[in-house]
Amino acid sequence: THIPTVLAFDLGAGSGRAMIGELVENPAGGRKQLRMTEVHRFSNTPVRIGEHLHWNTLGLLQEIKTGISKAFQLGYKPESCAIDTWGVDFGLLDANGELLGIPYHYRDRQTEGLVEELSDKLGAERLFAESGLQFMPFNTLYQLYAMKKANSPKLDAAKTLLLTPDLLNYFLTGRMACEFTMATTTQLYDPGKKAWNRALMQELGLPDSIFIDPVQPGTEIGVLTEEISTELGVPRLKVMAAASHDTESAAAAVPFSSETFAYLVCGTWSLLGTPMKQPLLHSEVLKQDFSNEGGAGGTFHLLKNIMGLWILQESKRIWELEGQSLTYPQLVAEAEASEPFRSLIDPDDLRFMNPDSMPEEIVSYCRDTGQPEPLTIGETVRCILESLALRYRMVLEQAEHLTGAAFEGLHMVGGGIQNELLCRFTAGAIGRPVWTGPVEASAIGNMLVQLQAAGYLADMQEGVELVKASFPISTYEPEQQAEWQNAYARYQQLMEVMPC
Ligand code: ADP
Ligand code: LRH
Repeated sequence: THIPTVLAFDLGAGSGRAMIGELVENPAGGRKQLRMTEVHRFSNTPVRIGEHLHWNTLGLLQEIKTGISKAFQLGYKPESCAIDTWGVDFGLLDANGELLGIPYHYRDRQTEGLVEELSDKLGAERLFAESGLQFMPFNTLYQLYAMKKANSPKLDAAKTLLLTPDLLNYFLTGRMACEFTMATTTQLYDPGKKAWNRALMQELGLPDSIFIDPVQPGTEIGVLTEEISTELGVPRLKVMAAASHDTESAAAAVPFSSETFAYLVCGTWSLLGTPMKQPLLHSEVLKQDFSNEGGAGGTFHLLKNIMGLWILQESKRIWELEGQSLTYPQLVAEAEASEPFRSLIDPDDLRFMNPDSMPEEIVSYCRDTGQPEPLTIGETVRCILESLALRYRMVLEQAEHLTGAAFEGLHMVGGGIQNELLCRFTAGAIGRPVWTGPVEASAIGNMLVQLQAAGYLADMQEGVELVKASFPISTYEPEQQAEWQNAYARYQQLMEVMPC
């Protein structure tokens, strides 16, 4: 029998994977299941050149090609493939369609100070009303403005801007397209007008002709170029647009069961959000610094970027450089054995965006706020995880305030849910259940869009039912409520002393 099969590439800031998804009969009868098989996994390591931090874009393309080869070598016959990646970053193409320079990494420091500069110049209210986006220093708007201020010749030579998934799709197919969910991460797309904000671009002296009109997730971009299909010895595979922003792919795979729900996409970043029919653009949303990002199936998502497990990832890297190589389960065990609630940080303090040494930055934050300094790896990890959980509570309550919704609990998806201590802490901090799963939500959401486009799913809701029938969900009930309440009061005080 015919097994509908698709190939998903999910590229996160830390690693990328190629996953095969097959729509198979449920041996127990009933609804079909999605069977997922990892065919390739690779690390995604930024490259520093001089003052700048870049993505290894060509290396990533190479890994995607390897993923395609491996899928076919293993005997799979995917009908299509699609790519999702982190938001905001882009490549510029010249008039011959060639890549200009090496795409910058969103943690490059070129945009420091530009949020304030552009808010002063244009007015924060206007910027928010026209973009609906949280003012994150790495948004495409600030990156392009930094290039403009640096008189970058690349900007003058650019004919087309392609956001990362669109750029990789172009390399695979030779076709240029702009996918909608990625467009909404730029701060240059007006969700109210459903169009690029060309007036703003012109006002800032940014070339508005380099932006292509967006297409919706599920659009066919093209097929593998003849060169690539010959190089890899594979058929000319169809390349689709997923909900190409990884956060939105993940959001599409949240196994919700009540109409109103909140989710946390927990990876390098933590994105806490809730789906909506329309963007929410009133001034409270600006004040609370939330984003409206476009999602799959015509949705918008009210969400906030929280610094996330990046803080742990970076600390781990530094400890490794210092000769202390611990795995994540070992780090978590050290944290569990350490004193609770010893010191807290505000994960969203911008000092944690890209410090030279994350553990030292945590120590200096604790010193600046009159708290005991974490002295061991365990104490540092505990501080990070408890602080993240408390931050999640604050942001969850802000989301309730903005939407008027009451959330029964929180759905967590993504690689971070393998950190069971963080899930337990989160349930404790929010005082409500946490439901976790699936881990590979972005890859799954990517597959659902492909399966729907091919006609195997009626709509995205049917995709959610497929997720529920295919992947287990774990529940964490809140514990130690008195301790968490106390800790939250301390966290709130900290936010008053050091507002973010
Ligand atoms: P992204 O796609 O944003 O790069 P992932 O969804 O892959 O991120 O999640 C990566 C994070 O998951 C890591 O930063 C790490 O904190 C966490 N993680 C990965 N594996 C484990 C594990 N075995 N135990 C605990 N945490 C883990
Ligand atoms: C998470 C993410 C997030 C963006 C950030 C740049 O991977 O896509 O939604 O804001 O990367």
